[in-house]
Amino acid sequence: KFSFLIQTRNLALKRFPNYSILTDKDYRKNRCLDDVNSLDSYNEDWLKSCKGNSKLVLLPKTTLELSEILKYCYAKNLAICPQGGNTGLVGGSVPVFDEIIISTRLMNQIIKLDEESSILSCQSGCILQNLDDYVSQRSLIMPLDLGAKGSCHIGGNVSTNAGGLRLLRYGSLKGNVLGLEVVLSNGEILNSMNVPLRKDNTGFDTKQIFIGSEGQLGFISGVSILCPPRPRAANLILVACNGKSFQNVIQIFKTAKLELNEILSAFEFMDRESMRAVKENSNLENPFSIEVSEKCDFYCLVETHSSDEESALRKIENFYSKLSEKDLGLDCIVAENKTQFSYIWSLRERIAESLTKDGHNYKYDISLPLNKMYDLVIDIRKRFSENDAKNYFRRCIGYGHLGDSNLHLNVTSEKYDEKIFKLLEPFLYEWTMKNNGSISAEHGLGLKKKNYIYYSKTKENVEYMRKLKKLFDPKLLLNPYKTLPDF
Ligand code: FAD
Ligand code: S2G
Ligand code: ZN
Repeated sequence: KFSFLIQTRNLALKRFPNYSILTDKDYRKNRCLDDVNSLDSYNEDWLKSCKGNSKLVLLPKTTLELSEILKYCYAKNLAICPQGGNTGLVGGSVPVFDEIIISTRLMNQIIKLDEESSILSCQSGCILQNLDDYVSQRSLIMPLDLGAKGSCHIGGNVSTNAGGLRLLRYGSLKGNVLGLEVVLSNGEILNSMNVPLRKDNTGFDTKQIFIGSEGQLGFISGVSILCPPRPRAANLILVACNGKSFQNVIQIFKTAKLELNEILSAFEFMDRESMRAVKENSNLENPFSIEVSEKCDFYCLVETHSSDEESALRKIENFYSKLSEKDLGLDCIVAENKTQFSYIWSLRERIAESLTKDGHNYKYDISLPLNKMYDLVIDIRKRFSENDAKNYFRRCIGYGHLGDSNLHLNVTSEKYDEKIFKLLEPFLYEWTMKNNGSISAEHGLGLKKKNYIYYSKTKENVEYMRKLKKLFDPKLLLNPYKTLPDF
């Protein structure tokens, strides 16, 4: 296996004499991992639900190194698994068998920030949080934010077309990504990053095909992304919703859109069970009084980004008085400082992590029409009690990005339980299809959801996806066994 590395290195030396070539020992230590313990964290996904058996992790630092590696793998028919921060939730980021893992961990350099156009160009292994810190010094903000920001890589975000907490305000990566550098399975480099412009309508927009392609069509080595101006005033309101019906939550969202309008930057909801999960598993106290929390079935997090604190606070006051007029809110907390701001966000952002402490997570990331969003949670709970399942599941919770009509339904049990799985699938997917939803709103399909694609995509669409896969990856070496259904 090392001959390959030495060959790559020698090849690199010959082809690119100014390479900073490590000695074999260094090379081995820094750029390829093959001892079992360091491989474990690369072979297992964040949820500890999928584990591959790769014997080799490669850590290229540059596009050229990555291209050499892919060229070699192509010539030798070696399958590879592209890996960013390994925070994916559908089993796409770890090998199924012993595919070679190629990690972007060392491809973490910022290339340029054009302050005129606010376009950031960077390598694909930059961690999202680091990029946000970097652009914030220039009064800019990354157009996406997710609970995994401390570990996920921008290349992984683009490969999964990650949505997250700010999509409502800043839109999807399909609009914010202005250029990509992609290394194809044969090592060819496809670059649309050279002159990142807001507008460039010359021919087909090839970069779009890679956004959300989950490592199936090419290996993203560089990203150019538009960074909006950082708001001078960010405010966060936690609303304890009145009443039992989810319709009230939707009414609160409609009121927020009306009253906060252009300053609304995020609208998330979490149910009572989600609040209980973060309390029990992560010790995050419900900030409302007992008598409010006892009556409250739903909470909304409403964030605003604006240029002027005073007018924002006026709008927020107006928003809350409208809620009281309509009797929609039991109580509300407006974060008064950074600590409260991040505490309230942590109630929402740490649900996923809290749920892992229950044991096994059955995770569903569903798009649904707003007025159907929570009916699925109610129906699943009903299905459990009709099948007398209440004593073998721990939690059935609903939360998510209400602003994007994206529900995260999670069921947990101490251990994986076939009975629970059979109550959930395919019922949940059929329910979603019947109600015109998507079975994967933002997390992608990976290994876990690939065979459910027909609940949301027609046969013809999937056939053309296969044609694209054959065009870009004719030997089917990129991230095999995932995203597209088995034949
Ligand atoms: P990885 O997990 O390493 O990989 C993800 C997929 O992309 C894999 O198929 C992998 O093969 C491929 N890939 C990775 N890098 C490249 C590359 N450079 N080129 C080609 N293919 C590549 N997701 C959301 O959309 N919204 C959320 O709000 C959200 N919240 C989360 C909260 C928590 C606590 C956690 C753990 C996850 C959350 N996620 C969310 C899921 C996950 O963080 C995202 O999918 C993220 O974009 C994955 O980035 P990553 O760098 O970790 O990619
Ligand atoms: C989020 C994380 C995954 C989940 O927190 O928005 O995308 O379903 C989710 O817990
Ligand atoms: Zn999410």
